[in-house]
Amino acid sequence: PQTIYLSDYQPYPFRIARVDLTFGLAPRATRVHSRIEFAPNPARPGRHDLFLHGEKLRLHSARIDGKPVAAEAMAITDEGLTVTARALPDGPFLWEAEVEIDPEGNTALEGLYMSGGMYCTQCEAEGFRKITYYPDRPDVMAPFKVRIESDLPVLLSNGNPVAKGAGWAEWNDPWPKPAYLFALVAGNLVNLPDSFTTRSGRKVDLNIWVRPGDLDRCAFAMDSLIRSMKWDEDVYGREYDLDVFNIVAVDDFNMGAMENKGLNIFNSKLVLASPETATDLDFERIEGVIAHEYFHNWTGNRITCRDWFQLCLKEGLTVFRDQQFTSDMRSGPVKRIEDVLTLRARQFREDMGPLAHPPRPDHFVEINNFYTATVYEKGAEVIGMLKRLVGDDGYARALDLYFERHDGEAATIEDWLKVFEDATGRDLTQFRRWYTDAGTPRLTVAEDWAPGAGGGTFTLTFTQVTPPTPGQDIKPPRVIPVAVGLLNPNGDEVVPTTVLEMTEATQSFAFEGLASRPVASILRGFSAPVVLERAALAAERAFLLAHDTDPFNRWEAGRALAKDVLVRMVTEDAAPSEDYLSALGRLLADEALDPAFRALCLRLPSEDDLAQTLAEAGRSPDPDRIHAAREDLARAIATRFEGPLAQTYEALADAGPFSPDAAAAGRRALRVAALALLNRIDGGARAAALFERATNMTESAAALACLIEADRAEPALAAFHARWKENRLVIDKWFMLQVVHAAPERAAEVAERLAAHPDFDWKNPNRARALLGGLAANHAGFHAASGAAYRFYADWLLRLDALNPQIAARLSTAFETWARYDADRRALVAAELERIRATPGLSRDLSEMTGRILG
Ligand code: HT7
Ligand code: ZN
Repeated sequence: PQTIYLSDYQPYPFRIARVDLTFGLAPRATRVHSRIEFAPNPARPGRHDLFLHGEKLRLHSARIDGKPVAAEAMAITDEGLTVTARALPDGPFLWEAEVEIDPEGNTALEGLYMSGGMYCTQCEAEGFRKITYYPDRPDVMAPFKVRIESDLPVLLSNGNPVAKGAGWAEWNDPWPKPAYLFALVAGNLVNLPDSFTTRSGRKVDLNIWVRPGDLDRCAFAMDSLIRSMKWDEDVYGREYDLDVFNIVAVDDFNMGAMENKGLNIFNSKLVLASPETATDLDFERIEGVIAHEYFHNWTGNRITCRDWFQLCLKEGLTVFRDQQFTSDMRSGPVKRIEDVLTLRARQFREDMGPLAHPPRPDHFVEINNFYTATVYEKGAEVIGMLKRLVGDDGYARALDLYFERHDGEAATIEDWLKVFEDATGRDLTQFRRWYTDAGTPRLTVAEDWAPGAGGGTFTLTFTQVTPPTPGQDIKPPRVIPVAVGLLNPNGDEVVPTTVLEMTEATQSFAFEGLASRPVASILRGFSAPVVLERAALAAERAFLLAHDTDPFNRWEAGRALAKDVLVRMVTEDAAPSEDYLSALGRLLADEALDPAFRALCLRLPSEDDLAQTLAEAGRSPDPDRIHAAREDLARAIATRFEGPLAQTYEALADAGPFSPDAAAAGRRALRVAALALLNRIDGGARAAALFERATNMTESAAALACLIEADRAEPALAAFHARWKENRLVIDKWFMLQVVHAAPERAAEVAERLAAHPDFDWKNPNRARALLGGLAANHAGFHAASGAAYRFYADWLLRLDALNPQIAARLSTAFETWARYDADRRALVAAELERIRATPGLSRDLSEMTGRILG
């Protein structure tokens, strides 16, 4: 397959003044008629062939200015259609084509496809070319008019409704957009209506469209949408710009959601929620993703990307904005901790392995493989650093300038950095490396204390090193904002948070005039996405856990302690340290602390995280030992603090009506964290009782997980299935929980049994992800020495690839860490990856991924 390079970018030779599409919907033979007004693009002078992308299309007719295009003037390949320049008029011309497509046969869920009897589209990144011939690239923007002909009752597309009658509807989107933002939905749907009046007084009709029967689970999503619209006005000054905003929930969907202009399409798991069916995490995700897709209206749609290499321009910024939103809606510190946990679990893991790439890559084979944690989450971190460096006012000025300067354009990372330079006067040449260089910098710190008559001097010396990543051996130093605060030995803050700007490979910062040697709180708020290596004593970490005024670093100190303990338990058979246990006990008893924060402190580092830590220290991680150590520590905590944990668990029993708000969710989080620990010593007794009584899914699912771990879940699993068998989203949880919490030695066998269950519909991405993603998340189970899980997983990747390459390729990242493990496991994984790679007819998606993972 062909590699595409950023350096090859050239503007498209034509512009498009407008697009008219007519769809005659039929499951196996949908007719798409297109009228496209082309004109030469002055940015590409000279005469050029007309190339239109097109895949899996049956062309019925093609005309230019009303005349059929001669067969000898046109060439069609698997990738598209070319009309020779000789057959094109000198100036503007009208292209008309009629093609036929097969939505029902479209199992890849890209382009126009069917899900449970409804028609639905997914065009990002390159799906529009499966709908009709078109320059399917984000820098070609045009207004679209769409007519849909079908007997289905609800017919939706982008923009504003124009007119409708029996069997047809017309839509007009006045805002020029790239084809990846095109959407069409047709089906037997019902809606939850509402409205929002923008700050300039425009009334916008809002609708959430779902299948009949799902309407009672849309209220939270609607509320989240209204809060997002208001927040974007208040915080970024961004108003909505159409008369309607529609959201549709779809059961078969490759990712989370899609920001199509005026017609967002969502995976139903990110819309539908009720206390009985959705966990608190589901509610939080729904709120965040509804906001994310809505925020794209400005950061992605009004200002889009020039090419797919610039993906983080819209995704990093929009993730950053949705993180700010959630932080404002809920608890800022808790949100920051959750975001860093995700970043480390997904992006650091990616950055340290064979799939490492910069937030702005410079080549790819299949763009779908670059919707990654690096593009999204690191892209957001980079913006957080930019804001820290230029300050809140500088950031606000830069964003205003960005919207003013680039509205209606397809922009680049260079454009983005330039608005910051122009708005703040800062030179961002060095900062740009965060976009172009892969890898996570490792920051080591040395401390020096020099007492003096007029006060002592405390010096921090930092050294940054970024390990090589595929294709990038040399890593020049980056600018790193390091937020630091200093505490007195009595816990008072003597130097409040100060952002040190590190620009050299090694650099010292001195704090003078201090009465006594302080304790440093470094990288407050996780001010940069780096690995901080600090040889702190356990006592110092315990001190920070007790006294740090920065909540992130307070949590971080506890986590570092837990990690040190676990690593020593794995490598030296050590017992859990007293420093850690007593610090944890104090925290558990501190009722003044936010329950959500205490819940996070009780969560032990994951097995994958420990494996990564051991690998970085040059040791080959043993998944069984890691699993055993983590279990031992959890049991030790439960034994030591049985009384306080039980008291916490009882005291937090849900009283009164359910609320999904952050405070109530935090109490439930702490309650189920206590339950999970107690489960190690009560044999599942509390979980069994809770399972019977639970009135919300957070507690139901937590109880079920505990029962599975206690190996007494059979009746509960049967009851759960019987109760929820009609609810696909809840049954996804039923699949997932059984695999994630299976005893490691049985995980592959459990997955195999579940794959044979009549409810295992592997064509549904959520179901496939529940089972396979669940198996990959069971660290010791996935890496069982027999290789059974590797084999099972590879078999399913191959089956899925034939149907839905995007899903298969994403799931293949379970193997990205294979080089960490011992020679036997490495050989087993390599054999599976080679087997996949050698399979004839493999998709471009999976073949690129296996090739990169193998290295
Ligand atoms: N911009 C979207 C990314 C996307 C996608 C969504 C659904 C299905 C396939 C997709 N390919 C790319 C979603 C977002 O980041 O907001
Ligand atoms: Zn997005």
